[in-house]
Amino acid sequence: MKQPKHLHDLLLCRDGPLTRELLRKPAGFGLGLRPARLAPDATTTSVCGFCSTGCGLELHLRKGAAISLSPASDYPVNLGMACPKGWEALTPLAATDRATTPLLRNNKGQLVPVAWEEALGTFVDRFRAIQDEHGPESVAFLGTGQVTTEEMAFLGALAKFGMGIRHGDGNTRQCMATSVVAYKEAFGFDAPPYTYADFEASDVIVLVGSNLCIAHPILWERICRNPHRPEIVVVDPRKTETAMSATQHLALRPKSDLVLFYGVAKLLIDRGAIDEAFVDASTTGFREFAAHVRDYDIETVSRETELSVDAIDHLVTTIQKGERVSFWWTMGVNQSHEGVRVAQSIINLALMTGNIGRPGTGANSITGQCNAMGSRLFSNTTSLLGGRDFRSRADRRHVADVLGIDEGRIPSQNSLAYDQILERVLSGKIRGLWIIATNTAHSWINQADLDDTLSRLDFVVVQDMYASTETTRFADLVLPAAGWGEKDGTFINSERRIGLVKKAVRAPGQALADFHIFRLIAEAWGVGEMFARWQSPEQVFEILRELSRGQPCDFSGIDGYDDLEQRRGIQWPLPERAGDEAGAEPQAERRLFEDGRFFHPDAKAKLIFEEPRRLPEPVNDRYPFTLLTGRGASSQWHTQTRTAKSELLRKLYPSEAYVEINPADAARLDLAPHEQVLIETRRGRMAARAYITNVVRPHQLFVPMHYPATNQLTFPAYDPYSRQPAYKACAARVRKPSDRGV
Ligand SMILES: Nc1nc2c(c(=O)[nH]1)N[C@H]1C(S)=C(S)[C@@H](COP(=O)(O)OP(=O)(O)OC[C@H]3O[C@@H](n4cnc5c(=O)[nH]c(N)nc54)[C@H](O)[C@@H]3O)O[C@H]1N2
Ligand SMILES: Nc1nc2c(c(=O)[nH]1)N[C@H]1C(S)=C(S)[C@@H](COP(=O)(O)OP(=O)(O)OC[C@H]3O[C@@H](n4cnc5c(=O)[nH]c(N)nc54)[C@H](O)[C@@H]3O)O[C@H]1N2
Ligand code: SF4
Ligand SMILES: [Mo]
Repeated sequence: MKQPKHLHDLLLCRDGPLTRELLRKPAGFGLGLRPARLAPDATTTSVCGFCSTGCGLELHLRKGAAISLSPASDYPVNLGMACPKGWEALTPLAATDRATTPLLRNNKGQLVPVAWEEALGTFVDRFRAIQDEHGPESVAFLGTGQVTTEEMAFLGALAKFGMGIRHGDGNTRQCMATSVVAYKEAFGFDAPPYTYADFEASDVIVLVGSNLCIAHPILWERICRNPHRPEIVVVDPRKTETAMSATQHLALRPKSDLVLFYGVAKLLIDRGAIDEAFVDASTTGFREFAAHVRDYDIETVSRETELSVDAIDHLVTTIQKGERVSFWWTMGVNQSHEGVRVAQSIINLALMTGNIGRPGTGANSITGQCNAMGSRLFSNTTSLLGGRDFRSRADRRHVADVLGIDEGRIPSQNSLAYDQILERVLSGKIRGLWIIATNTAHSWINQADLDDTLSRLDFVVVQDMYASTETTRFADLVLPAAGWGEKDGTFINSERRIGLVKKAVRAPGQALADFHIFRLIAEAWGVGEMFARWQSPEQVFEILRELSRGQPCDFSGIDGYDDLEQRRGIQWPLPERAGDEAGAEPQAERRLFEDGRFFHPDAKAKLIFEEPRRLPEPVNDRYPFTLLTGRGASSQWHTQTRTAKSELLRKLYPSEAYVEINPADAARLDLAPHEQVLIETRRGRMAARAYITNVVRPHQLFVPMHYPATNQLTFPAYDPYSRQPAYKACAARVRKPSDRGV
């Protein structure tokens, strides 16, 4: 048999062992459009591939390729709106640094183009050799919340059931792990309860560590549509764009949220603002919680949080008077050394005041990446496919049955978390790493060590749209991936809405959809048979639908991609309905817990609490500033591999790294506006322009996460339950480059 040398040959070589199966399926390798669905000059709706809001975008096709887009006016999420990233979503696809062929590092240390066949052969040979010598646990993967659910499930199943990999985690750990654990413990399942209509129905909206104006601009627009003149409370150390637009801003001392919410709980109890009927019928642990918060008197809380007694009192009164109070949180809560307990302290407030399961209420974690919710349920990392438990024999058996695989192939233990995987790399136990759609060498918290860590690996595969990311510097092999807009599948947004993502542009060169890369790897690894049913994204969606059956996230009632198309996305749960119900149209907007029943065996929610922990790296005389990090502008996305490719988006944020610093500190340090400064922590330093502003309080700094040097500064601390990194507070100092260190 002739060995295929190029993708073209690979495609034509119908007898090739890798391609025989793949060629049977109509979607091909991601070359060309889905012929049956899209007419050459059609307009079609696809869910945006940046944030978890999940806006519907109309892609306008000419001659079979999208030439422009506009926000979908009839999509229930964005109602005709989009933020700058959404408008510019097609631009990064055309960037010149796209990975267009596989690249293999040669013995001179250069990445050189190779054919897919060689890339796949090397992938298998190298990872196999490592596993043969050091055991199956010596290879791990790091995945993402930014590919389709079908792709995540494929990766998780292929790696764990097919390749014997035991440890795989993803960038969702950096982002949502805290909410996952908080919900699982409190509700019995990882289940954000809300629907976006709740933003418009509340009379009180409490946003904790959440800068919607920048990070979820269309959700902020939904708040602006609220006709009830809601009280908008922002709890954030910084006076963010969102805080400026709020009716109350509580600029608390960083990481004092737990004390604040325990204090609020105590005052609500003291003032009799408890929904006793709900607490009795639907919760456990209230009495213990009430005893726990007894010591959090308002003066102590005021001292610890640096908030005035009046401000705290006003918040309590607002919650007490509110008829429909919704609580929302994002990274200001999750990225903390005690994030799980903070999230649960918010959940406790919603539960004890009966603000859950009704319109305009809820304890609502807003997700981050376009498909963070998909990865939480189906990436096979922290939970077994469908939100199940690797440690449960019954769960393993069920999944094995649905997939038609041997139960013994499913690990009976959970994966190590991201930081633990890297620790094992450092100690030489993990020697091969496969990184998919995440830019670890920029976004991980501990860059000071990471260089050394990643350099120790025997073999690193990076699967990305671009060959130029910080992480590809460490790659031995780069697999070129198609991006959003170049492939089919589904995303699940923050309100649990499953929506369609569509291929409307041809991926450049030999780049392939991650889905097809996984299919090729399955074949090359010799486990193609195990994935015989995983032929196309839509077929995998059918498998996932089956896997969801009977779980809280049951969406067995969704009748395939066409159903998602027609109904403009569908929220889970939607179980298959029988009899009279089968034909009835499900409600378009659905929230969880309307019947007051939760997912624990006793159907009750748990109030969980604990003593606050010490800040991992408090300030001192040498490092007197608290350094905060987060999103900088609505036009910047994470490590900027995509957004920096758009000239328009680049115009919307400062071109150089900057640090927000309070005028009082700037005066003390004799800094002029935009002066170049050095920010230093015990781990590293970063050059930035001084942006002198009251957004941050004295002795605080804020640096956007979008610059590669930011995570040279951050301190590697983790929440002990979620192992989510605490990106948002460490000790730092500032100086002029000309000054000697303090
Ligand atoms: N434009 C844009 N939008 C995005 C993203 C992006 O990169 N760019 N990323 C997406 C992703 S993946 C995510 S996870 C979300 C993140 O969305 P957000 O969480 O809203 O964004 P951040 O800026 O990371 O953090 C929010 C706020 O937390 C505050 N904070 C810091 N410490 C504390 C604290 O101790 N207590 C409280 N209460 N607040 C604190 C910070 O001051 C900051 O204003 O955004 C999503 N949307
Ligand atoms: N200091 C600090 N650090 C932080 C944070 C913070 O607030 N402060 N926030 C954290 C959070 S919440 C998050 S979510 C992380 C995000 O961190 P990352 O996940 O590292 O950030 P991205 O830039 O989104 O990286 C996604 C990568 O996938 C590639 N890609 C995009 N689409 C595809 C695709 O379809 N297929 C493939 N194969 N590749 C694709 C992109 O080119 C890019 O290289 O950062 C974390 N880091
Ligand atoms: S708000 Fe999020 S989902 Fe909507 S257009 Fe902007 S980036 Fe895309
Ligand atoms: Mo995130």
